[in-house]
Amino acid sequence: MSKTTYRFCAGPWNFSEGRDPYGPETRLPQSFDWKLAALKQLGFDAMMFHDDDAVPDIDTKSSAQVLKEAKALRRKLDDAGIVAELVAPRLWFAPQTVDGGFTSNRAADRRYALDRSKQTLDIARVLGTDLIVLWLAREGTYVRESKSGARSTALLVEALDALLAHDRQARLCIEPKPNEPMDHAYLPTIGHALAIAQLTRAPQRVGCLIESAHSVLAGLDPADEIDFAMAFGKLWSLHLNDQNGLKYDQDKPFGSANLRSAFNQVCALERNGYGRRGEYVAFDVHPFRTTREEHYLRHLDNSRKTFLHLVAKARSYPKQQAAALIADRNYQDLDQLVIEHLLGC
Ligand code: XLS
Ligand code: MG
Repeated sequence: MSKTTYRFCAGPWNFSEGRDPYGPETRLPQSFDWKLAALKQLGFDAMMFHDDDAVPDIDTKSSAQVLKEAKALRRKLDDAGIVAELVAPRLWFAPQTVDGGFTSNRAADRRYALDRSKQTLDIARVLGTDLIVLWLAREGTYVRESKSGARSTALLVEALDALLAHDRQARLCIEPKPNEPMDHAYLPTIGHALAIAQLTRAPQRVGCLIESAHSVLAGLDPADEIDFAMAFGKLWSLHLNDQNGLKYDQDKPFGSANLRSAFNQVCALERNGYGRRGEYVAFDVHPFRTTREEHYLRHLDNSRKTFLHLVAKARSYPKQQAAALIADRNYQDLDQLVIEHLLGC
């Protein structure tokens, strides 16, 4: 089989300015045009968007105005030679989403979430992509007794069905994350995402996006999540990054915390042929707070470099030696084989 040539993607939010809950920005913001040119210069092929990355201040604009601005963005992307990979409704910022979007206890707020997500589908169509990502940020609870899990599941299915009906070509990717901002989120893992797909009117159009850090936060191995999703043909997008254990969401450069896990993720992508049906490798990474403006792009460039180095490592892995050790159940030396391969010994 010929080797996959990977294509890369990042979002405008991946050029964050360093704000955290304990302090303000440490870098000046860059304009959208600057980010677009930077991605192109780095050799990236695509950009991913939140609805309000595509159309800023989206809630203050009419539908006609939103679509007009989406068209202007499409022209800008075409001119730059950058593709829109996907669009995601930002359902966690507006006052209407304080208690969640689709699972909010207030009907008016649920309607807001649905209308906003339908509009995201319209924006995606203008931008030339059929892919929508649902990171269900606030679909969960701080106080478990405040919502019924059974009702929330039904509400999520209802929302997915409404979106599938709104655009009959669109594909919905659920991006699971077990916590943060919520104490407990509904749909915390890929298993949940793929299971709820089966309850919808068009299961074949509901898939998933795996983010490495989110799998780690769920106590899972991202490589296993990749293998599992790809066994269903449902891994339609990917947010590679890294996460140092069970902490706040770190969005570290790919391979930064656990190189061996990053290697295993790349091996899983390789063995399942990720990228062969046009899927992109996106890096949902952020610069460290200490990073200076002149190094604004390093985390993206470094993640891509690490990814490509690991692709080379996956392809040069001594498979026969490994197979012999596995046949002999000598996992002790298999472990060392992997370590020495990664160390280049
Ligand atoms: C946050 C998510 C977010 C999504 C897109 O944790 O990773 O960045 O990828 O809404
Ligand atoms: Mg993400």
